[in-house]
Amino acid sequence: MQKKAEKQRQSSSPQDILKQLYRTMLRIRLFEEKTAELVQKNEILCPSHLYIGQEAVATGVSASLRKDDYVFSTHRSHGHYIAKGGDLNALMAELYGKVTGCSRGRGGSMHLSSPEVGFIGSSAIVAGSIPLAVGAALAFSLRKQDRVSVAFFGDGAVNEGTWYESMNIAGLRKLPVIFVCENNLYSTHMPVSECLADTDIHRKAETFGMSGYRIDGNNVIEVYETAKKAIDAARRGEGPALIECMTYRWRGHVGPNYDIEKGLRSKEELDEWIAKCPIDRLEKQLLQQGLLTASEIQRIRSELKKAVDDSAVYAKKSPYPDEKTLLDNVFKES
Ligand SMILES: Cc1ncc(C[n+]2csc(CCOP(=O)(O)OP(=O)(O)O)c2C)c(N)n1
Ligand SMILES: [Mg+2]
Repeated sequence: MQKKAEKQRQSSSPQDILKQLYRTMLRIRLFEEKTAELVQKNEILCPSHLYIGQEAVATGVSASLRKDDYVFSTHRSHGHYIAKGGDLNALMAELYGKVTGCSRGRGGSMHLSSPEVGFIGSSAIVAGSIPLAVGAALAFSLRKQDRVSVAFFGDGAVNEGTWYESMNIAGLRKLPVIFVCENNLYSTHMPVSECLADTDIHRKAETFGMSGYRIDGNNVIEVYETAKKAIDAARRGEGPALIECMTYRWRGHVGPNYDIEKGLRSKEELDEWIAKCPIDRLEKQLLQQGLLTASEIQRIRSELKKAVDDSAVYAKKSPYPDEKTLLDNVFKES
């Protein structure tokens, strides 16, 4: 039955969207693998929270967004930035702390920004960017614009007071904001069941008068179709939605290691989720349906790998910000 539904979903998705989803997930994966390698080599020194394993969420949601829609993100934000169309060179340069970085080398991995593509910003304060997404949606609504704002956040944000306040005002004012929870089962090293009285996060939507969905966050087609439905409805003025995407981060909370050695999660659990790799899953479908051949996949991989490798060369060659500008943009001049 499930297989039949999956087939129907596939046939309803235009081929070019499927290929685009594949390319975006792979671009994120290759960028993150390169980042892991560069952190291991002490080339990148800023703390980096890797997105490997969760690529389908950022990709599936952003595929229905327009450039003038806004995305707000978290400490684990590389994937959201890339999926919204952010420049790879500027991202890598930011991780290197270079002046050519998307935040001019002052933000690092957890404070990315690329307003020209609608990626307004990420924040390291858990749940900190959620009210900003709601504020943007309020502005869209007051100006009668058909734009949508998205707040990405982890399961750990759902025990923060600001999450409830944000959900309430969004529900009350029927704002065009989509709340996307990436439930990867852990908040740093704490299982979600030790943080939340009720771990069915999607059900909390009902309290705030909005639709709530729990979906397979490793199935990019399901993410795309659910997000599209919610985004289209928000754009028509029908109010916000909460989408809980069940997923898993392969690496540890921060950095390239796997956190298995710390005894906080098991190798079996990690292996189970690696077997549910969102990219392998779509790749198999594309091959089976004859939408891509093995050699086309190889070509896409090499092309994306080159772009990622080039971004590291660009970042390394770029200068650091001038010391004299250290206090620029820190205080507002009166
Ligand atoms: C308000 C606040 N409390 C605590 C922290 C420390 N902290 C950083 S990330 C994190 C866990 C976040 O977990 P989750 O939201 O599930 O995102 P994930 O890391 O799993 O992607 C915590 C507690 C913080 N940055 N901000
Ligand atoms: Mg989490």
